[in-house]
Amino acid sequence: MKNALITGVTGQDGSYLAEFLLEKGYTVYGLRRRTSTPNYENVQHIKDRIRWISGDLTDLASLIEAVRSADPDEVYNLAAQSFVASSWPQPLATGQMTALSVTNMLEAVRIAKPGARFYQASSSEMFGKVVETPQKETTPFYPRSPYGVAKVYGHWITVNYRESFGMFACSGILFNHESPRRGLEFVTRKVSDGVARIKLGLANELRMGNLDALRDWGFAGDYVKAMWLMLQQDEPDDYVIATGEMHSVRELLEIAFSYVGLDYRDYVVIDPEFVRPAEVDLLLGDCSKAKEKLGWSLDVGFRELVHMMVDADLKRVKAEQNMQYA
Ligand code: NDP
Ligand code: GDR
Repeated sequence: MKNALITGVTGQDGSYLAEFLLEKGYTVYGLRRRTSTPNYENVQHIKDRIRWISGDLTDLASLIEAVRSADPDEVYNLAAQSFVASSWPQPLATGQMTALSVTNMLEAVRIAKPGARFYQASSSEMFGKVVETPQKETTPFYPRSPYGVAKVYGHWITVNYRESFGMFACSGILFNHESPRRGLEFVTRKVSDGVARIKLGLANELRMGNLDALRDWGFAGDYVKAMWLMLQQDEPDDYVIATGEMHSVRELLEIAFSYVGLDYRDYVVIDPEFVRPAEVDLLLGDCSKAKEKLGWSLDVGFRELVHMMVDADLKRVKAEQNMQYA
């Protein structure tokens, strides 16, 4: 049986990946940082099956110790400051957690378990400004945020450790992927939560930024399978993972509001607070390489994903309401 170490296991992707690997019979070790309030919402149902290791991305000693004690066959480096909008007010923290920390993890693996296979969570945000559409592994990077810049560093340092030290290191260039476990500030979840609150009479507006942005949105549960597949190949490589379909934020709003019988135009207010200093106008991925070499495919389409998220938030908000009045 294999051991896997996941950083960022309390996040959206980490929780789906942990479930997936447990299902496959892996012993799953999860790195968790110290927080003042416990943060197990996404992994509550599998919390007792994960072997927890305390550590922080920015603390190399803790990462070396984590790799030593997990003795992993596979390391999935998912932890990061992952919210693009926060990377402008916190550019240095983002640089530490999203860029330099990748070197910390690679060093920890190189020192403590050089034979372990390594997955780096790279991002379509690295493509940024449109240079080529659709975007694939060979498309040049032009990041548009401190987050995107940090991810470019993380990507290249992963490639560099593969080429310098012969490590089995892969970089997955994943386009946006969402789920009911998405953080509340990301646009899909902000919309599904907003729709639920408006439908249940707890809010009467939803304040949004740029409705014209176009994204290639998939389901997180489908995307973690691609991470695993990358580490099962004979050779390490980099892969784009995407749906190959693009939708606007406006379309997202239309689908989510109309699902509960509402018109988004009656509730959405444009608020400059949510407009970014520099925007990525369009992301559309070409994942032919992953389809062909990994045999990867997706199960959940965009409309189904939005409906799944609205259903989950309606259920959650209702349950919160009931608890309040109980
Ligand atoms: P989340 O924001 O949901 O999760 C981030 C995780 O990183 C959390 O578990 C968080 O812990 C952990 N973390 C943050 N800082 C530290 C630190 N200093 N030390 C230890 N752990 C830390 O992200 P996602 O699950 O959505 O994304 C996973 C990865 O994939 C990220 O690297 C993201 O940038 C990247 N990515 C995501 C895409 C997406 O669409 N979701 C697309 C492409 C790339 P805590 O719970 O304590 O905050
Ligand atoms: P993104 O995701 O920046 O693509 O990064 P996010 O959901 O935050 O934004 C998507 C697009 O929606 C527009 N938008 C808004 N976004 C938010 N959050 N809130 C709003 O009110 C709003 N109004 C419009 C944004 O301007 C943007 O164009 C995600 C993260 O998961 C990264 O970690 C990951 O690397 C990339 O996806 C791929």
